[in-house]
Amino acid sequence: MASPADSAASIAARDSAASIAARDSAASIAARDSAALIAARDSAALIAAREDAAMLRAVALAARGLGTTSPNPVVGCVILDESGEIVGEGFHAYAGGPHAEVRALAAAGDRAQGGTAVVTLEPCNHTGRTGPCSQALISAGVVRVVAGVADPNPVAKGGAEALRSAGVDVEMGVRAAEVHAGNIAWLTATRRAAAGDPRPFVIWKFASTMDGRSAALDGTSQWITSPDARADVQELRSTVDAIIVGVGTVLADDPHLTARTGAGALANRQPIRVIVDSAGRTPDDARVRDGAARTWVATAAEVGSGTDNRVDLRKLGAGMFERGCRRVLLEGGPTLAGAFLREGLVDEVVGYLAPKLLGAGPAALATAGIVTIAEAIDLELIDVVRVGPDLRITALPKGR
Ligand code: AOF
Ligand code: ZN
Repeated sequence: MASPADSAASIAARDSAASIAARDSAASIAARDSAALIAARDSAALIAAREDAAMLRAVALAARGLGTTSPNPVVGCVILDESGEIVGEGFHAYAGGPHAEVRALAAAGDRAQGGTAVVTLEPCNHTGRTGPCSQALISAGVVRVVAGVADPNPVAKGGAEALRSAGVDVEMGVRAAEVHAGNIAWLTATRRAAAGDPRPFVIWKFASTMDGRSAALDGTSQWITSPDARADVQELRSTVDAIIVGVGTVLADDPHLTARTGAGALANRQPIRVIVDSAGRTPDDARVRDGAARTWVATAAEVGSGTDNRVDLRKLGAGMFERGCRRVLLEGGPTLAGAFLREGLVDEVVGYLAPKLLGAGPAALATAGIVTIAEAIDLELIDVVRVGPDLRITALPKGR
């Protein structure tokens, strides 16, 4: 007969076997759950990574439209199927043409059903020159939309809300910094216009020696920078809606102000040539008056002026905006650049620096109304590239 002590021991042994079994089965359930959780987490991470990569791809697609979409934005779109595979791509190529989403949906066909649209700009919600992209996405059966930035255009915005109301999952702000940088001119100009200050994004471009001079003492200024740098400027011209110069530059250099291809032929699409000419001194036979591109000789009489009888540059900006310009290039000369900077009308600076010294001669920039170092216009460098033997420096005014 078992002693009470034995029986207590055997009960303890039995209980501990049961508790081990219970513990093992809890552990196995936990292990199974955690495997499922890990799998779910991994697949969510995979989808997030694919959406992120798709947004960078959409930014690259959008850039293909730079220079041909104004007054519309550059927009890129990638459609992913349920597993995150790319099934369609599109970008906006020209104003009046199909929006990026519509082109990407057309490429995806039925495979958009149940998928995700990754698009740089919030889909539009209006019927303008084309129908609302929000509706096109809903009709195609897209269940999720990932967008880079909200649409600041009061006429078109509201797409995210419309999509959400239709049950579509919407995430905004993915890769917002990259998306914003790729569409900075249109976004800046459109936001300003919505706030009652319509004017294009102005890029001031200059070329100078390392000591900041854009001409020698005798006035000779050609060939400061290399052929590579000049070709680079031609490429920049082909991405803007207007080239602005002061009449002084026209009188001194008689430039043509056209965009040319590498082979030297006129580019298909030409920016508008804008001559800031307060008193109307542009000669009838100036090269900018030929038929190679549209030209606007903006006089004080037409645009309006302050007490100094000079063209009011803010009104000039409004006039360019009205003509469809969103991204423009201010090319010279030093006096006009100083006036634009003094009034805070420059949004980006691109300087081509040649490894040359002159020691005398006019500076790339005349007075911008600054007299003491504390008033210097602070810039943030965003890009520094060697172009042939020269340097191209791109910077944005700080605090804007
Ligand atoms: C575009 N392309 O891919 C997207 C845009 O003139 P509409 O009717 O073509 O409409 C232009 C507006 O639509 C534009 O200002 C922007 O707010 C919105 N979205 N626009 O040109 C596109 N997605
Ligand atoms: Zn649209």
